[in-house]
Amino acid sequence: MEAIINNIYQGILEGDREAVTAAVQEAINAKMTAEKILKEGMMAAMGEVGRLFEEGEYFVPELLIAARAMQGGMGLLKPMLVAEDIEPVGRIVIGTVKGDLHDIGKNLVGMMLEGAGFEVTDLGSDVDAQKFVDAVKSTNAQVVGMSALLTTTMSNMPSTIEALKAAGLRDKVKVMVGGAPLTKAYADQIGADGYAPDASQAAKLALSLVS
Ligand code: B12
Repeated sequence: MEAIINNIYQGILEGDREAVTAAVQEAINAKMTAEKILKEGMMAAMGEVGRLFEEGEYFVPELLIAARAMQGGMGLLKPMLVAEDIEPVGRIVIGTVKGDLHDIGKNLVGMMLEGAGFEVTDLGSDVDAQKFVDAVKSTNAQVVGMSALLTTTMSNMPSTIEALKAAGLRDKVKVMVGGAPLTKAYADQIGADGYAPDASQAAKLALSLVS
C-alpha cells in the first residue's frame, strides 16, 4: 500500500506524468480511498515541490512538469472525490484580468492551488469584472485570485473589487492578487486581502485566507 503512495509522491517530484497516472490507477485498484491518495500522495508531494521551489532548488519548469504530473493523476481521482463526497479545502475562482492575455503564471497558480486541495474555477484570460462576479456567485467561492502581467491592466483589479462590492459580495469573498508587476503595497492600496509573488506562496496564502 505505502509503496503505491510513495510512487505517486516520487512521480510528482520527478514530473513523471505517466508514472503518476499509473500509480494512481494502481491505488484505485487496490481500493485505497480517494482522500488518502489525494492527501498522502498528491498534496504531500505538491507541498514538497513548493518547498523546493521556494528554496531555489526547483524553478518554474520543474514546477510546471510536477503540476502536470499531478494533473494526470487528478483526472482519475476527480470522479472518485465527487463520489466519496470529499469537501475541497476551499473553492476559488481565478483569472487574468481584462485586456491581459498572459496566462502562464496564472495557470501555474491554479495547478498549485489544486495541489493544495482547492476546487479551482479558472476563467482564463481577458476576464472582465462581471465575469468574476458571476463566477463567485455561481460557484460560491470563498476566494478570488486575479492575475495581471501588464502595468496597463493592473487597474482592472481595483475595478473588479469595486464590482464585487457593488454586487454585495465583497464581505463574502477574499481577494488575492499577483503577477510580475504587482507588489504587496499595490495589493494593500487597492484593498485586496493578499498578494503572493509566486505560485507556491499563492497556495499558502489561499489556505490562510480560508482558514
Ligand atoms: C510570455 C510573455 C508573453 C506571451 C504570453 C503567453 C501566455 N499565454 O501567457 C505573449 C507573447 C502573448 C505576450 C504578449 C504581450 N506582452 Co508579454 N511577456 C511575456 C513574458 C516574457 C513572460 C511572462 C510569463 O509567463 N512569466 C512566467 C510566469 C510563470 O511568471 P508570472 O506570470 O510572473 O507568474 C508568477 C507570479 O507572478 C505569480 N502570479 C501570477 N499570477 C498570479 C495570480 C495570483 C492571484 C497570485 C497570488 C500570484 C500570481 O505566480 C506565478 C508563478 O510563480 C513577460 C516578461 C517577464 N519576464 O515577465 C512579458 C511581459 C509581461 N509582456 C509585456 C508586454 C509589453 C506584452 C505585449 C503588450 C507586447 C506587445 N507589444 O504586443 C503583449 C500584450 C498582450 C496582452 N494583451 O496581454 C511586458 C509588460 C511591460 C509592462 N510594464 O506592462 C513584459 C514584462 C515584457 C517586457 N519586459 O517588456 N507576452
